[in-house]
This record gives sequence, C-alpha cells and structure tokens, in this order.
Amino acid sequence: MTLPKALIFDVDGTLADTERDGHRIAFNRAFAAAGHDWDWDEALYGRWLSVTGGKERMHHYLSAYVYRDGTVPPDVAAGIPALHAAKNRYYAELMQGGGIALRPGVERLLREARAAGIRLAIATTTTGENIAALLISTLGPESMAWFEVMASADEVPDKKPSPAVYLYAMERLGLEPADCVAFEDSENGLIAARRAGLRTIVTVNDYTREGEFSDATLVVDHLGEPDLPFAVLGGRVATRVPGSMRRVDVSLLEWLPADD
Ligand code: XBP
Ligand code: MG
Repeated sequence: MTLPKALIFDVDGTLADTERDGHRIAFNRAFAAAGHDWDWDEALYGRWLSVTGGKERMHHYLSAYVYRDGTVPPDVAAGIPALHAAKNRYYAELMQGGGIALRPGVERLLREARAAGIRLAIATTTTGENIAALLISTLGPESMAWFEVMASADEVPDKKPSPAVYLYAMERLGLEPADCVAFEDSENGLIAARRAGLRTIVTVNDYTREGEFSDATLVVDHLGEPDLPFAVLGGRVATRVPGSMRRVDVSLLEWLPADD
C-alpha cells in the first residue's frame, strides 16, 4: 500500500454539480434566446446525460424526443454548434456569478493532496474554457496551476466512455495506471477510467445514484469533510474500509490496494 503519485479528476458532477446547476440552466437559456421552446427540466436532464458532450446531447435530444425518428433536419443540425457556443457563454456567466459550489471534500482533498506531494490532473469531456470558469470561480485563478495536466475535449475529441482522455492525461503525466487514482461520478466516466486501467473512486450525485458502479474501487456519496463523514455505498473494497476512515483523504488513498 503506497501513496498514489497522481489523482485524476473528472469535472462535471464530480468537482461540482455543474450538470444540474450549470450546463442544464445554460442550455435552457441558449434555447430560449434562440426562440426554441425546448426545456430541460431537472429530472428530464438526467435522461440526456447518458450522452456525453453538449453538442452530442442536443443532437440526441432532438432526434429522439423532438423529431422522434432518429433524425434531425439539416437546418436544425447546422444550428447546434452556435447553440452550444451560446450555452457555454451562459455557463461562463453563471460561474462568474458564483452560482456553483464545489462538492463536499473536493477543496480539502485537493489541498491535502498537494501538501502530500501528490500530483493533480483533470480528465473531462467538457472544454478547457469550462474547466477554467469553474476553477476560477470556486478556488481562484491560482488554482489553475494546481493541475499539471488538464485533458479536455480541446485535446481529446473522443468522449467518455472512451478511455482516450484518461490515457492522454497519464501520458502527459508520464505515469502508469497503477500510480494514479481517478475520481468520477457517472457510469460513462467509470467505464472510461477502468478501460484506461485506473482504480476509480465514484462520488455519486442525484443523477447517478442508481448507476452500475460495481467495477469501482470505492463508491461514496461524497468525499467527506471532518464534520460530514461519507457513506460507503459500494465498490470492490467497500467491505474492507476501516471504520475509522470517514472521508477520502491521504491516509485512505495510501490504504487503497494497488492491485484493485
Ligand atoms: C460531462 C459531459 C459534458 C457536459 C457539457 O463531462 O458530458 O458534456 O455535460 O459539456 P465530464 P460540453 O463529466 O466528463 O466532465 O457542453 O462542453 O460538452
Ligand atoms: Mg462527470
């Protein structure tokens, strides 16, 4: 049992509830501004989430739920990139307004890992611009330098569940899967990380609580704070977690079996 050399974080749903409180709201503002009556309410958005990527998600929604025949008229499809760009502008505005907080334990773990000399990276399906908007609004501009590698859709077009973004992050770190631990919130994210050979800690949220995460190392409700212990929900090591461990911290990371 040794300390991992790097932690690789998913962004949306893992660092913060940016799907429900960020992207979803920004999509709706972009739809309304363009004169569309499409409305992604909190519950419905969960259905579209299985499709990763904002443009891909819009296309899926239109083909399956608006036009309902698996196709999107060419003029409507041609408008998707502009709608997506507008969505990202609204997303940046929301972040600048301080509308989103990091999930419990995220800032604590990032700071503890840095203090312990563990390297940090990001592997996400969203863009570098959206990563920056979240990090700067929640942790300040200096936090951008905390992450040695930010692997996003800008560098890696293949979206999760493809492992490509994780493989790219590890290549840039110069590390092997056994040296790293991934943090995810979704089934597609877990599949991507596992295909890349990574041990994965899943922090579920309201959209992903019912997901299939048996291939995760550990499944918890959140990373935990000193006054807010996590609940262990599953994962390969779930039954072996010592009762004294109440949050994901450096000692838990050191305890994780390397061969899981
Ligand atoms: C989550 C996603 C993204 C976001 C929207 O990515 O699937 O598509 O919902 O981002 P992850 P874009 O959890 O891997 O960060 O609109 O920029 O695609
Ligand atoms: Mg996610």
